[in-house]
Amino acid sequence: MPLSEIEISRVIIERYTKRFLDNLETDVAVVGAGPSGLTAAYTLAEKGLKTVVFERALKPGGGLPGGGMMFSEIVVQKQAVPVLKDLGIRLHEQRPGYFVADAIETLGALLVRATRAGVKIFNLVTVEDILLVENRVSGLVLNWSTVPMTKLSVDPLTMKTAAVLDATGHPAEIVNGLVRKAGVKLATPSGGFEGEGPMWADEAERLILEHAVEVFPGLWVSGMAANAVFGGPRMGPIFGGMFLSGIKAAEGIAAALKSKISNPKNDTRAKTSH
Ligand code: 48F
Repeated sequence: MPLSEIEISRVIIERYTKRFLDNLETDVAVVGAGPSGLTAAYTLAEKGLKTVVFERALKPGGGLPGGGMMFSEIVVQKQAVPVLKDLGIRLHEQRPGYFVADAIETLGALLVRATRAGVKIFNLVTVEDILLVENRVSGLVLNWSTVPMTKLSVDPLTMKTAAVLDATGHPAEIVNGLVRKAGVKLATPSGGFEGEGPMWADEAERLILEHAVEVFPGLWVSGMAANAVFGGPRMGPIFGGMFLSGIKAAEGIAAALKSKISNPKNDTRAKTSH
């Protein structure tokens, strides 16, 4: 039977539309497929929570494949070594305490782990706003990434979720938007958005774990977004804190949503939603 161009189109549209419909209501929505968002996503899915990732770019990975100044290697400290080993990533202790991994291998391993755990990553989708109902973040407002680029006024669509993780990196776009639009108080010492500080790798890696928490009802932060919200420093191409803060945020979300995990119906959702 010759291949039909129309059948190729039909199966893509059918499959994608089904996946989109299946993910319009989830337990957790992660914004950003960088290292912290992907780590959080597979951790959540493996705990039995239905998890979706929205990523603005064509290719997932955020700052990970760029390594440091486009040298595509990343450094992790000892504390994060078990996470990378668990992902099957090869590490080289280049100097005592400085473990180096191939940034591309790391990204590949994260993507395989997340997608196989049942996470659906919607690339080319930008989160342009949040759904705020009765003082709780309850969903996300989505548009194709191409729409803002063309400056066409095309209205977005909305999805519903029990928890949102802002893993958008340095700009912390979701928390920033919430503060700008709704003027809410955050769980920071001042109640405001503190903004990222200058480089200090050691301190940044320590603080990022403290900062990977729920900053507003229904809204958690991880990765560089966590340090941006709380005023922590940046750290450059050392990535241990990205993975570890993703896991910490996922554990916080899982604890908050534990009623959904213990519900036997939900236990299989991450696997069947694919
Ligand atoms: O920036 P990014 O890699 O965030 P991260 O996980 O990791 C930071 C490191 O890469 C590096 C660093 C390490 O020391 O400092 O910078 O904290 O990934 C963030 C992802 O979020 C996407 C963006 O395209 C990127 O892939 N993103 C940002 N805003 C939105 C978004 C949005 N509004 N909607 C959808 N995706």
